Amino acid sequence: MSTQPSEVLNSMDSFWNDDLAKADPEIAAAIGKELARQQDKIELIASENIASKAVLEATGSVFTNKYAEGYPGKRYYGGCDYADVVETLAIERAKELFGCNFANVQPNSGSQMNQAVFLALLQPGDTFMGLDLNSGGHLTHGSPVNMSGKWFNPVSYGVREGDELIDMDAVAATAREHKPKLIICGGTAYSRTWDFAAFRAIADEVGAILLCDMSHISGLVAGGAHPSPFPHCDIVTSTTHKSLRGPRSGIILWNDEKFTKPLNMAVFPGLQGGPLMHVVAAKAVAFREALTPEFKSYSHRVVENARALAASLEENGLRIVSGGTDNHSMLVDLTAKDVTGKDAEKGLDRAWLTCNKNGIPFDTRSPFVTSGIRLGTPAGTTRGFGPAEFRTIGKLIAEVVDGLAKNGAEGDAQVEESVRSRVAELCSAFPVYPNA
Ligand code: DSN
Repeated sequence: MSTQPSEVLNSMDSFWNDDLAKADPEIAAAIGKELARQQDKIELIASENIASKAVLEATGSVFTNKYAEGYPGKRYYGGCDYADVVETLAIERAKELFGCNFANVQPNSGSQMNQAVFLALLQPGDTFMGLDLNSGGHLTHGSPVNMSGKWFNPVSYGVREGDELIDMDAVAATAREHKPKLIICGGTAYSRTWDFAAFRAIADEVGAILLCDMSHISGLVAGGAHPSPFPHCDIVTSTTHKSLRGPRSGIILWNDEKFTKPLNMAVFPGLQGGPLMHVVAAKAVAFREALTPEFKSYSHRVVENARALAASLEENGLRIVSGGTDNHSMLVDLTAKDVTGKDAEKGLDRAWLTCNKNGIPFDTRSPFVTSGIRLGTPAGTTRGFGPAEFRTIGKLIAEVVDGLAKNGAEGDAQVEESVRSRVAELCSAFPVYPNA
């Protein structure tokens, strides 16, 4: 037998041979239908995107088979040579992309990356501050049903009733009153620019560590379309699959070496075992993509498109929370139309426009019903839509909502059919995977 290494496969294309279709036709069929759904409908969920085929290929790679507990150069398993290559590349690229000194690329998800920060820096019962869920904050920033709210002591800040912007004076007053150990900025449904310097000043005044969860805007930060949380924030977390357009996962970034040991120890062995090395490889691919001039241009187009969509919705009679957007997303207030977010989500889905119902600030309806919808432009921008397409989409959304306002939850079937056909035209002109 030869003792030479096997010939290296240069591409996974030669590796697959319809194996899934033969081995498991049911799952293969569902995946095929999901691809068709993504192609045929317009994705407006602000936290979703369309990862490149290179990212998908890395995610589906043979690194699925590999255990690599530990960190590059210090593993608990043999055979980690190439795992070290991909993780080191992912770390170096993340640092270059966001201009910081340290990165942990192992968190499996957004909630785990934030849990790791809590585990590293807080004790159970410690007080921290985050944006209220009702003002666009995230579950892991202190919701009573999440570990952050059950095991720690959250105090929240919110948006002002008048202009629906974060009230920095109130943030400062709350911080002075409660002396949190940690302050979190960043959210899931806040469409305005974050003033990281103002958060830094407040954190310094009360002696708090400042964490930014930039999950929603990290692609914009990478491309220079939103100010960076560095150097103001001590620690920055981000999912990698939203505006950053990578695989589903999380990362933690920081500058001061004093956080290195606690954060790395919190991710492994504190919370996780073997990292998902196939996903780490895919993160490295996404970071390389995000370092290109094309991605920079993409991130600016995402914002330009969001402004076009918001303007079109307003021109067509829908109110945008806070009067507009500075980023990739917006909340649409349906109160004046007496349409619930739940009915709008369903009606728009019937018309092949995918979004999610979302509470608006000071919403009187439950989170299962809501008075609003959240819309975002990262996925549509990836498939090539520009301001003209997003203006059309705003008009189509308003038509469906007006049908719901007129007829109740069942909407206007004729309008929805007409919108579906215009969505189909847009989608066939802008394929999600042009060469698929
Ligand atoms: N579920 C994500 C979002 O949609 O914003 C946050 O975790």
